[in-house]
Amino acid sequence: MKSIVRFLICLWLLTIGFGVSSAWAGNKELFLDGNGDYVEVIQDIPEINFTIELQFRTLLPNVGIFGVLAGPSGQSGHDRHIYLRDGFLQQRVWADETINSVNSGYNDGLWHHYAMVVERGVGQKMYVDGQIKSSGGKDQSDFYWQDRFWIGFSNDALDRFFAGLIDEVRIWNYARTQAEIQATMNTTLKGNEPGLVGYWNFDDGTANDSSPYRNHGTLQGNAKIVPHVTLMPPLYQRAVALNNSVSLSWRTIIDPTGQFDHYAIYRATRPFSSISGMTPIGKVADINVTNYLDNIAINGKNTIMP
Ligand SMILES: [Ca+2]
Ligand SMILES: [Ca+2]
Ligand SMILES: [Ca+2]
Repeated sequence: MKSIVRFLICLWLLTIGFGVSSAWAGNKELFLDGNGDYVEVIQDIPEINFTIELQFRTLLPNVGIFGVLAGPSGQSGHDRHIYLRDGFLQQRVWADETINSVNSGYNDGLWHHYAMVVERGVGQKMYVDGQIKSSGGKDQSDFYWQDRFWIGFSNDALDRFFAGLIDEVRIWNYARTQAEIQATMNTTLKGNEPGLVGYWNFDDGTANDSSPYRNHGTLQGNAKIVPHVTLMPPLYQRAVALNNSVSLSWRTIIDPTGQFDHYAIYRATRPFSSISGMTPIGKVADINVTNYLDNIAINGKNTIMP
């Protein structure tokens, strides 16, 4: 009998999308891996007239993005949900109306700006990338005993924890207009704008609140804050060759003038926290390329077939 060497060919998809937002120097963003990560903010936010804004970027179609809670994980109630369902965006105001974006595909790995607006006598509205996508008649939340909110989590989502990047989270104590939303959706804020009651931009490497209210968030799980110019950490490390796990990592290479040069890609046969001394297995030269496909990774062990 012949021995047959079997290899499992592993494919990875690394996504490195960039949007028009987040272009300012020193920008940092919140990275959540979809497994128990979120930012908790202990704050009582408005029920009646308010706006919740944030930016997100994900590849997954059914993740939670935002929710207000009473008690950890919403054990005493939850509301004001923002999440993806089959690539559509949905928001819910209790009790009890859910509205749904007219388009899907918001898990495209690009940055999207989101605004939930609730206004007494008017109802609720959903703006995506500055355009109104849905509205409903529910004009206030009845969930007044809320004591916290979680960034990167929604009880309403099929996958409650977010996987990807979130930035520029803002809570306002009034219903912002479309013109106001558009005017600031691609910029940072000062933090002292009238009506702003919470602002988390992660640019100082923390989840601190830059508004005068100083309701600092705490990173939970292994949530981390990453510089803007990086590869999006790989979300699909499903590659397993027989009994061996395979991981990818990367590094942003900066040229002598301080500009982006390329991304270097590294591969290892076990999870690794450092790329020190390793040789890259590939590179991405274009900062705007959205995918890196490793289709020559061969990492198997020999198996004797009968
Ligand atoms: Ca995690
Ligand atoms: Ca409240
Ligand atoms: Ca930021």
